[in-house]
This record gives sequence, structure tokens and C-alpha cells, in this order.
Amino acid sequence: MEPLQVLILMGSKSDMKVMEKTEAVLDGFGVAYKTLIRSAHRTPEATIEAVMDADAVGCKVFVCAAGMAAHLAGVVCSKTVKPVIGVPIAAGPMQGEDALHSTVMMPPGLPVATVGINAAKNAGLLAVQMLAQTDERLTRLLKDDRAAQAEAILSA
Ligand code: RP5
Repeated sequence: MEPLQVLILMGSKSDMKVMEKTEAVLDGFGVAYKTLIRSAHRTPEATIEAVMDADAVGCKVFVCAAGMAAHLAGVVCSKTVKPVIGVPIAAGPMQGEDALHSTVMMPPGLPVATVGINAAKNAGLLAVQMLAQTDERLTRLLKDDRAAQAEAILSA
């Protein structure tokens, strides 16, 4: 089995439909990942345990998705010095505005790289870009992907 490179955490099963897009990107690039449902508020101890376990086996990037008062990415960031990507999920009456602010407005010293509301595809791509810093295969694939995006625009 390939070593774990990305741990995807999400606050609730209800976030899964959005976060399948992160999984699809990682599948497409052949990146080894694991997905767990862990909540900063409902399962704080189990959340920290999952982060420590992944860190210990060499996981390189954490992707954390949560809606409403979204503290998951921040809590994960407090327990690792690996990069943490936050995905604010549109859930509840504020449709992700609350989660965006909760995820992005971290105190100085504890950065979370926050993508847009429900921007799970970009979270996957940003994780791949981070891994590509030390992986030529991923760099090549990312360049191919950018070229394909440009081609799709120019040939439309
Ligand atoms: C957050 O609250 C979750 O990440 C989810 O986006 C939102 C609602 O959770 P459920 O009530 O659907 O479990 O913690």
C-alpha cells in the first residue's frame, strides 16, 4: 500500500457530497489519501487522534472541510506543522459565509490555506501542488492539466 500523503477530514457525513470532488482530484493524480469524518466540536479528541496518527505515518497535507462555525481546519492546524487546506462548506442559513470566515480568519502564527466556499476541487489541486514541490511526476501532470484548461478555452 502507498504511504498516506493526504488526510481529508470533514465535520459531518453531510459534507461528503462536496468533498467527493477533492477525492476525485486526488484519484486522478494518483495521490494516496484517506477520508475520515471528524468534528472539531462533536468529536474533539478523535479529531486530534486522527491528525496525530496521520502525522506519525508521514502524511504531508491535511484537507479539512466544515460548515457553519467551522473550526476543524484551525484545530488541525494547532496540532501539526504540515500544511492545512480549509474548505468552507455551504451548510445552514448563512450558506458558507460563516464557515468561510471561521476557516480563513486564523490568528497570526497559525495559517490555514483557505479555498472558496465548497471549492473542494481547488482544495484537491492545491494539495497536489504542494506535493508536487518534491514530485516531478505530479509537476508534469499539473502542467498537462493547465494546458488542457487553456486548450478548452481556446478551442471553444
Ligand atoms: C458542521 O456543521 C459540518 O461540517 C456540517 O457542514 C454542518 C452541519 O452538520 P450536520 O448537522 O449535517 O451533521 O459541523
